[in-house]
Amino acid sequence: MEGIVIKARGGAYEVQVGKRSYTCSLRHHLIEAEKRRLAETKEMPYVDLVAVGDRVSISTAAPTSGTGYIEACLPRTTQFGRTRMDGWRQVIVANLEMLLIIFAARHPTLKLRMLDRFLVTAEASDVEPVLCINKLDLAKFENVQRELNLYEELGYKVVYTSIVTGFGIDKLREVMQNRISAIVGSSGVGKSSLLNALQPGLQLRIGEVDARIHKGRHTTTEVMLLPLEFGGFVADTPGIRTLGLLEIDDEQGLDIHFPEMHPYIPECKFAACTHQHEPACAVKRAVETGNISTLRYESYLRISGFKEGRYERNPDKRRTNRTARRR
Ligand SMILES: Nc1nc2c(ncn2[C@@H]2O[C@H](COP(=O)(O)OP(=O)(O)O)[C@@H](O)[C@H]2O)c(=O)[nH]1
Ligand SMILES: [Mg+2]
Ligand SMILES: [Zn+2]
Repeated sequence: MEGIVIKARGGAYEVQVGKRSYTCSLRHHLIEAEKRRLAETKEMPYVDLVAVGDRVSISTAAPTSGTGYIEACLPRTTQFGRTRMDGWRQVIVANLEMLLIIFAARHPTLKLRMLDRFLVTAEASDVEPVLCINKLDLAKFENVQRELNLYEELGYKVVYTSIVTGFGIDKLREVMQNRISAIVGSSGVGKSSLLNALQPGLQLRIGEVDARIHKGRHTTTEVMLLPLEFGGFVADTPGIRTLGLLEIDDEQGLDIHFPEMHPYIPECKFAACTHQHEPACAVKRAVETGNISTLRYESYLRISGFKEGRYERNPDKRRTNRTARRR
């Protein structure tokens, strides 16, 4: 049988197969095979061999037993996670397809700088970001749309919603249907209300945990996938905001995660241009001529600063990575 891991804890995996779920453990041969692979490739190990979101094939002693073994783990399409300080790779959610970034049109105010950070995080993990602007009833549609115009022009999907009027809820359901998504957004933007509108009773620990227990800590609490009645899963990731931008690869560069910079990057004089202080920088020129938004460029600078001045590159590696890159 083939299923999807919706929960992982201390070597026990809950695997959803259709409407049923099975508590499974890993077959030892999987662990041995991974050890051999690591010895051959010299890659850094994974914290967990199987993660929430992984598609696995399982066997059960008896179909009615509710327990079984994970026999194989299918290749991942995406890995949303981070590299730990010790170099081990930690996958928070495997096969994540969408990062739903929620903001309120008002109360709290739209924070577009924070949006840029979430977008970079999604781009870096190859996960599609979708923006959801909630509380549309508190603002004028035209005004909100004008603010988001830049992002729509960049090709990002924007969904406008209101819990009060019910506007956009169907659209949001449509966007989430049959996909694995994760939700991010500050406290008070309406995450809980939206989920409850999508499917009554649907509750995430996100936000609540962020606000109180997790303040300033870097622990990632247990991730779970919640099955959606209309198809798909939403990841309940209480610690997701602490992930920040840890998963961005320095060698690949930050610029690659700003789609509007793509056409200009090859035009820069220096292959390893950081678009900050270098002469003959095509990106800076594009900012001056208005082809790249100043606000977005400022976000780029802020995010590179956020990476604690360690933002340097190896030009050789960069060239090879460039060609291997998707999109
Ligand atoms: N006017 C308005 N208020 C909303 C909307 N969605 C949520 N709220 C209110 O905003 C507050 C925060 O919502 P909540 O779902 O708890 O936000 P969370 O912290 O992101 O989970 C609550 O008082 C909600 O009733 C909306 O679309 N319009
Ligand atoms: Mg909430
Ligand atoms: Zn440049």
